[in-house]
Amino acid sequence: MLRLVVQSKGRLYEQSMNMLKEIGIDIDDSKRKFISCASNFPIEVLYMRDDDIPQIVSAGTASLGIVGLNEVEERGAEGLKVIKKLGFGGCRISLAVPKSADYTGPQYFNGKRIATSYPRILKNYLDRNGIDAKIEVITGSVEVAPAAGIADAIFDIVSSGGTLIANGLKEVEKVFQSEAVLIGNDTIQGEDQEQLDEMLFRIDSAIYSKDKKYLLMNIPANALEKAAKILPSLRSPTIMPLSADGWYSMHSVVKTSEIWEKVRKLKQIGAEGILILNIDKIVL
Ligand code: PRT
Ligand code: ZN
Repeated sequence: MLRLVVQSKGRLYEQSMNMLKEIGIDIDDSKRKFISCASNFPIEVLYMRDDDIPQIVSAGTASLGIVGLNEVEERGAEGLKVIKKLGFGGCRISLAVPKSADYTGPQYFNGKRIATSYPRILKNYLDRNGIDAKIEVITGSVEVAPAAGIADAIFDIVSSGGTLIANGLKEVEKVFQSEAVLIGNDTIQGEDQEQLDEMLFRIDSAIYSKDKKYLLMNIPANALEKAAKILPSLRSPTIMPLSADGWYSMHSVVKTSEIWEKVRKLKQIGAEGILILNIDKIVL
């Protein structure tokens, strides 16, 4: 049976469990101990600190894991594959300096002390850029290191940037882009591989559907051609005649970010009765 390790608490826990729910895997972790079992899919879920997840999967204690790409890159365990980017938990690891610093470029870091919880990713960056800096490894609250006099700069996770601003720092180099990923080891085969393929098929649908809406409207016959250009769909928009002469009903799937721009254009060419509907899943 497949065994998936997820973060036991923290930023990725909830979204990892939500993703399982989204793909129709029910896990009752209300009485959670160390392992929960899905009621409707052959998979067990194990809960660990995110720092340990790459190692647990690499050692074969679990065959799959959900963890930030940053942890995979930093821990770099053997035999690990990144199977799929999951589209949540997005962040970056950046270099930041006090906001008053006169930053001119990466060579600024020569001879400086940089505090981080990601020494391996930082060292790679410094080596690639021929920078000779001292890495101070700190496991928590890296952002206070410059004010505490422990370091001249930090290399830490940034999402909104609010933490940097609150600590009088500015982001100067975005070094590593991360998001939650599904990782696996090379022991998966046979029935487990079939179950994994089924999961991946469902994940693809869930990711694809997430930022899409269903748009339907009434269109006069003379505007159909223009409307079809505004609304490229999975194949082509669905068009059906209405009982009112010269009018058609047109349906299409549209990216959420493009909805309002398309609605404006469609109204301009005469569309009426426009409905925007949520989509549960699109099966690709
Ligand atoms: O207990 P455990 O070891 O499992 O958890 P943890 O405390 O090590 O990790 P956790 O739960 O904080 O984060 C888990 C993963 O979420 C990380 O490895 C990243 O892949 C991802 N992630 C996404 C983030 C953030 N966004 C994030 N903003 N991880 C941490 N942060 C922190 C960051 O360290 C900094 O303190 O949030 C702060 C910056 O946020 P902004 O929005 O102010 O820029
Ligand atoms: Zn951690």
